[in-house]
Amino acid sequence: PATQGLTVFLTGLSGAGKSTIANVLYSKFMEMGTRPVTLLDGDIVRRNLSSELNFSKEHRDINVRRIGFVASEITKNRGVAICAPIAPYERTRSKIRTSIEAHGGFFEIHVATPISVCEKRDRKGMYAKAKAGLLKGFTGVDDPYEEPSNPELSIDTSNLTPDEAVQQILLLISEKGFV
Ligand code: GGZ
Repeated sequence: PATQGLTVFLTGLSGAGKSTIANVLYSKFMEMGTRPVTLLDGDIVRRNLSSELNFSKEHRDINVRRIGFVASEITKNRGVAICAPIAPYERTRSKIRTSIEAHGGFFEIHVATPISVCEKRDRKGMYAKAKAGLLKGFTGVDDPYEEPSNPELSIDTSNLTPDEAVQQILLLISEKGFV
């Protein structure tokens, strides 16, 4: 494992804290300087790699599979891929797991912050819009989120700092011999 690449795949609701954790984790791996690190955040991928896609089930699956493909290439080349999409469908996540585990480590991290907390944060006002019916098909409001059945780790950020969340992830990765 020490020489293999790995993917850290953060999945969870909008506002759960995926991007914050992903960014802190990215800095930590950069500081270590042992392998090239790539951050595939939901927003950035949507803007650059999936700009033609909407939020239907079909398009979410295409989006998440693209992220999985890029992550598998990075993993194959012994890098670190940090992904942070909602990725609401279990079957899609599971296929990505299979394709990445063929080349290196796969760490599925469920950022399991309760929706009540995500709604309260509502940094972009999207939950309010969704609840008012102004934004249709919003994950957790009127669109599904299938909870991971076997994640490597589940993190509720309600009572954790981003640094504490990242420490838990790094501990797990080091226990498995990847850092
Ligand atoms: C969920 C949506 C939606 C709908 C726009 N449902 O908090 P954000 O803004 O920055 O994170 C959300 C992001 C989700 O994109 P992903 O590519 O991660 O989703 S998926 O994995 O399902 O493909 C949110 C914004 O896009 N957003 N409309 N209807 N989130």
